[in-house]
Amino acid sequence: MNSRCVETTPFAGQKPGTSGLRKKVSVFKQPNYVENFVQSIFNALEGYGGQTLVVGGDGRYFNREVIQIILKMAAANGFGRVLVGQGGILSTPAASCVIRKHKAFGGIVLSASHNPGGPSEDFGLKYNITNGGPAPEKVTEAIFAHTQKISEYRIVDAADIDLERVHATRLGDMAVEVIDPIADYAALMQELFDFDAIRGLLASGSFSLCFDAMHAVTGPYARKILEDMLGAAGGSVIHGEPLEDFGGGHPDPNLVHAHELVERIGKPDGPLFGAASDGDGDRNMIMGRGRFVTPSDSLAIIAANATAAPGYAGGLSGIARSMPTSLAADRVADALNIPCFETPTGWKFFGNLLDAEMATVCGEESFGTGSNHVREKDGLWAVLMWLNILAAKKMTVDEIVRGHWQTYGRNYYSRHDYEGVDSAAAEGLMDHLRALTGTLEGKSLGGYTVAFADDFAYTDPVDGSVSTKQGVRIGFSDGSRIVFRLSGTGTEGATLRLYVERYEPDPARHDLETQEALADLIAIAGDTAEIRARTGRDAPTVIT
Ligand code: VG1
Ligand code: CO
Repeated sequence: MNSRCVETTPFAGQKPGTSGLRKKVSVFKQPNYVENFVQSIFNALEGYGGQTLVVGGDGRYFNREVIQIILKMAAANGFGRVLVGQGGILSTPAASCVIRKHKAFGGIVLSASHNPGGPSEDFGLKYNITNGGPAPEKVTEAIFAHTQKISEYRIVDAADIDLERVHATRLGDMAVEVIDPIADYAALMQELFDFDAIRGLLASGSFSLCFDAMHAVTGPYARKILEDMLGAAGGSVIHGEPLEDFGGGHPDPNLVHAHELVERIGKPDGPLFGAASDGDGDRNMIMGRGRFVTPSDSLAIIAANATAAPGYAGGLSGIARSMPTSLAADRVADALNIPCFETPTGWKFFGNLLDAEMATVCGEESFGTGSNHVREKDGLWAVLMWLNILAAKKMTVDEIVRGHWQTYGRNYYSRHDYEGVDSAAAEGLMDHLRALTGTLEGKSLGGYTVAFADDFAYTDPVDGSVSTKQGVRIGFSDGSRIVFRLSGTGTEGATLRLYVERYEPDPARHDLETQEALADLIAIAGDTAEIRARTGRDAPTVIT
């Protein structure tokens, strides 16, 4: 089989963000754009000759074509074997699971996650390391450096691999195995959770669930696990057919985008439990009748009740949360007498803590929860954990949430996103805030006293690597916080994220409407950051 070196020149801007390289499909479709990035990944790695690479994606538009390119380039670059999901499909947590289980050298995940898909929408590529997790910054920086000086890539001349059926074949010297994308992941879930108890709950007749797969990758996983293995009624999984454009929707599991689920659960005879997942299956939204569970609360509640699941019966070694995630998890960690780590945004920062067994459960306010079972956040895992907890406690979602607040107090929490803001204006706003941080401590803002203000920096406790400029935090003396950062996953302009939280210990005050409970702090944030003047926006684009 002929292996060729093809001359190429660098593209500007192939810099991985919070979670891999994300661009418009039209950008990825430029001749050599994919090839340059894939070769740069390989160029940044050492010692993969003869080793196994895992490849799969969320099934969005352009997935299949890019998989064929990766397979041919992996063969030309000397990988020994590639495991690729049937149909080119692997959810992000399933890819992590397969990398770990089959002791692969690493994996390439094709996804732009919660970003819309289709010819005029987004595509993405991400490299995961041997532990199954997203490459840490030192690897993504090395990849970026290679993209800036690349002069050639290697590829074999060969016919496309048939991805539609499970089988083994070869591409030159490299073995290719088209694998069932669900089997390994489903087996792992069965090890972690009490499937008998969940089956009992689902069969009880008084319980019902609705899982919104949002026409994204989790449809087949949810049907297999929830309906086939656990006996949820047929049709419990809605929008279960993965579509290349996610049915024109925005595969982001929140109250805005998962509106059909929200409507169903709002009906008097609607399901008792609702959940949704995103484009690549790593996010989750949890709802009960009359109750939306914020991701930050979900993390805290999972941590407090994880021992209900057999895989966590021995307890947790620690909890980790991203910096903007609410402090609800910290209160649980205190009560359990275990550490709570605060990391920058992005799952890659949890990998070392999980590998070192310093943390067992991790979460982000952006609808991400997971544990040491893989090295990615995991949407279905969170759903199964909730079902396991519901089965064990024999309580409703609302009762569990309220009980949790009774014990720990409530962290009112909300995120306001200003999408598509002019990039220079957004950078200017952040510079303005950074300049302010040194001057705010002890000052009063709208009646709240500033306890601290800084630009968050993180030193990894395992390898000592330092990440700076991770977001501006302003903490108040009553435990309230406002946080500002710019998104690292968008593909158009800048997205400003404002995160607001307020702690309320008094159970008599746990029933306020969230935006009302946070109104003072939202106003302080707007004034301090000069959001209106600097962005020209009167209101956020999305509130979660
Ligand atoms: C967002 C979230 C972050 C998450 C990331 C990837 O990043 O805020 O918490 O890890 O998306 O999620 P940013 O930089 O846009 O705020 V997903 O489901 O891509 O894998
Ligand atoms: Co995702």
